[in-house]
Amino acid sequence: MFNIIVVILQKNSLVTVPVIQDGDFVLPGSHAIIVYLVREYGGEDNPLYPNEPKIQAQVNQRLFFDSGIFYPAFKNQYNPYIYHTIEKTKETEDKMHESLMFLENVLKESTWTAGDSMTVADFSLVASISTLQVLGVDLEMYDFINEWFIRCSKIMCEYERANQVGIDLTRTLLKYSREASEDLNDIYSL
Ligand SMILES: N[C@@H](CCC(=O)N[C@@H](CS)C(=O)NCC(=O)O)C(=O)O
Repeated sequence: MFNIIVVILQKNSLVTVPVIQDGDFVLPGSHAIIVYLVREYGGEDNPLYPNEPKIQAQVNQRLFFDSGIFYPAFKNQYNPYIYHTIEKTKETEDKMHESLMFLENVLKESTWTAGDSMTVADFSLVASISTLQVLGVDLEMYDFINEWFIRCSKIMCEYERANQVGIDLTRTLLKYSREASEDLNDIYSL
């Protein structure tokens, strides 16, 4: 545990999680990490991150979408809510739904987010989408996202352990942080 904290704070200039250490090599950033793991340990031409330039470019596009568009939209909307119990705004909510609509349109055209087979882009995006569910975002209107989400949770190896356990923990943490902030509000309003 101590070692993990040392890696996060001392060797990782971004000071964010996730971060991995593979020998002397330290790498933060979930998107870079999954690509590295497949390239380093996944064999010659792993379908999770295919060599074919056009398919690989599509996988990259979805990863950059997750990292550069979806995650900032999610963070703007939810970090104030999670950490400071500041209520969500319509403007930031609309931005998030704009990016969900992009994903919905992608999934109208293909079974997986970057074509007809599962890739690292699906692993990345399913982590983002499942977190939204915990936060109570209404995903009802996104038929294709919902179907894909169920497919991911059934087909992805170790989905339960790798994602669901953390999701359930987040749900519990959120519940307690909301209750604690309500208690504080009560105390301050006395
Ligand atoms: N795009 C990065 C985002 C990493 C990120 O923002 N991680 C958050 C936790 S979910 C964090 O470490 N925050 C600490 C901070 O920003 O100080 C990734 O996917 O790895």
